[in-house]
Amino acid sequence: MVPTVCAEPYNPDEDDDDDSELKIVHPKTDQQRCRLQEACKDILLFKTLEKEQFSEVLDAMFEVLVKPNEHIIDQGDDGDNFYVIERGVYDIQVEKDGVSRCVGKYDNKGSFGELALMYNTPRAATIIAVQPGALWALDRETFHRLIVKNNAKKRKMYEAFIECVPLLKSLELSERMKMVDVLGAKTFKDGEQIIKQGDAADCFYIVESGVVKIMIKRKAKAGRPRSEDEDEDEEVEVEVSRCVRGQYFGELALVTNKPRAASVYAVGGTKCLVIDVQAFERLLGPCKEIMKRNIALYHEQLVALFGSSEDLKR
Ligand code: 1OR
Ligand code: 1OR
Repeated sequence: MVPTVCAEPYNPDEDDDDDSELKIVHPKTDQQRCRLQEACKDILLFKTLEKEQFSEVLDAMFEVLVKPNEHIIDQGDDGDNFYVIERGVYDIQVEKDGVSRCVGKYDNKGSFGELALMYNTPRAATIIAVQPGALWALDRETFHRLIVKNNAKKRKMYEAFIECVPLLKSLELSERMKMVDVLGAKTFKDGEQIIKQGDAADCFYIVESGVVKIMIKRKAKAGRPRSEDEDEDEEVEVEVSRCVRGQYFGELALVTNKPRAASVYAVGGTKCLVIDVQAFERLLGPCKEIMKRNIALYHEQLVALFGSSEDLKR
């Protein structure tokens, strides 16, 4: 089947809410439904869907088992499905000027294959299974009917906010809107942990409402006298900074390829926009210089706070 390619920009206002469109349902066992729900619970593209739309997405998804070295997507092809990873490791390869490079990997979580379906473009990368794996696929038509339609709403909802995030000023409007297309929104309760120091990192955050506090673990003995019964290796968490609406966090581990350097907690109810590491790499390149300048300031602030930046090194 040759997929049809539509060059018209999508306009939600011209699209009737046509419930008579055929809903695709792939029947699943209870066990399959459970595994699918688990695989989809952190997928950012699904985070802004209404409950009913999300349920339709789950109905339409079907399981795909893959073998090592299998190409799930080939760069340049037309888009057929969007994929959510249940398990397996997948290399991301991008060919440029005849040279193919591995630019990243998915390790037992995440999703891929949304770009060709969202923008009617050829596949932008090749995705290859490194080990036997399991994926959940969503067909192009259902993706369009539910996800692309929802994206039009997302753009309306987040455009004004994204326009006033200082970090993103150096991006073109169209690039900021592409960010909105792939971002997810997460809410956190007072005191809830958003990032844990030492964890591996796979996403980046912008505060949309509320406040977060950044806490660093350091040895209790450093910088203050220790009582005799205190454990020598006891660690205490110290607040070092806060972020409010329009500010970002979680960039450090992505820029340095290291574990999370601090823990982050919600102060009161907080809502954050979340971007995965692949979208961060793909879209936030032009903002990296600003982030790096601010990261250099962390070290100065650390010295001002504790008299040494040694504790930051993990
Ligand atoms: P797609 O439908 O174009 C290939 O099919 C998929 O690979 C693509 O959607 C994304 O979901 C995923 N650039 C483009 N696509 C990427 C990238 C990527 N990473 C994953 N995909 N870059 C790598 C970022 C780490 C930028 C490379 C220059
Ligand atoms: P991350 O990916 O390492 C924790 O996850 C995030 O906390 C980190 O990215 C930054 O976005 C944010 N040192 C380390 N991380 C900080 C700091 C910081 N401030 C904010 N983050 N400072 C040095 C403190 C000892 C800043 C001091 C004001």
